Amino acid sequence: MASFHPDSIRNDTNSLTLSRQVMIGTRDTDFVVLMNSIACACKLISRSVRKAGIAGLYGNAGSENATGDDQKKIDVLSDEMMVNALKYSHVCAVLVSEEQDDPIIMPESLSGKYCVAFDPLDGSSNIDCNVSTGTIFSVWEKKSTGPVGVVDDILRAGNDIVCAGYCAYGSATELVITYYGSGVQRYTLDPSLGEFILTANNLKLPEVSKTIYSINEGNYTSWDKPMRTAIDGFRLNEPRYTARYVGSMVADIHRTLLYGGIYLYPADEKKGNGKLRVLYECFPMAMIMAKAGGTASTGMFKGTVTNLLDLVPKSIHEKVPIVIGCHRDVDRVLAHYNTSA
Ligand code: P6P
Repeated sequence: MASFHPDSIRNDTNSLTLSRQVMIGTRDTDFVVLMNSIACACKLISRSVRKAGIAGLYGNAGSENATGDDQKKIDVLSDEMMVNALKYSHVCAVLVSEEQDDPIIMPESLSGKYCVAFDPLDGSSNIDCNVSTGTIFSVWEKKSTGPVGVVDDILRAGNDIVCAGYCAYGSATELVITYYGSGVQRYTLDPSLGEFILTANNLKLPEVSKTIYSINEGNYTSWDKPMRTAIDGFRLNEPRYTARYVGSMVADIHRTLLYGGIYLYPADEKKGNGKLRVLYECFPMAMIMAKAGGTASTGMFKGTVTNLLDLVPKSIHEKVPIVIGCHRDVDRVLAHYNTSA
């Protein structure tokens, strides 16, 4: 039959939506419900981010979160959107949010098989100046056998994650996820449709990563010597690397995933465990980067250099240093610790 679809709607006759792709990939309706709930919350957060100026959402809420960050008004709003979407999905047992001091244990009437840790709006300090932000999440399957979940259902190794993802609120709203046996999938929100449409399946780091390093060099003097030497190498040795640092983890990791290079938030004299949280910042990014052919390490942490996904956190807001990106650059940094050892 002659094709009569004008290009503008050709793709709409067979859209590769998030629900369709996740169903194809898992045949698990509970998981499809979970992903649709997270996607719905991300669309609500995206809309709030883009209307923040009009809706009076700039500025602080006047409170602090569990790790001492000033909560922005939009942090609190984004947290409510994520909590309610997941709570009333009826497929979650335990929720951990950067914005909540304690884990949220679902009542038996609402409890399901997933445990979700999330940062509802990472990088929110950048909202007032219109710099990219994002939502980050990791998902485990409940292990305990009781009628409701327990905190140990989410204090698990990164390797046990069944789904990791982030939603980037940049020039476009993009969802990047990996789940069960899937590769890394990239979706772009079509605001006219309200659907996330698949734009890349089985995303991999470039064959030859761009020479980009991403770190807050304002902390240079408080890093240990091997870290200072490693970063000097990127800046001073040939080939000279380009420095790129947005100061919003989702933006810096998204660029590293697509262009290659390395992102680091190491420990320093003032922040012995680094700044970024294990469950809902480092683990999901490490899982995505590993599935895309990269790697993530703690760097030298508590006397050893550890693959980040091997960690088992002891508390829900635990922090860890992170060295993440292409093998070429991560290995180059870690070699300085082997030498120093
Ligand atoms: P610094 C944002 O507050 C955040 O948690 C990450 O998104 C970001 O990568 C990091 O902190 C930036 O921290 O100390 O460089 O401002």
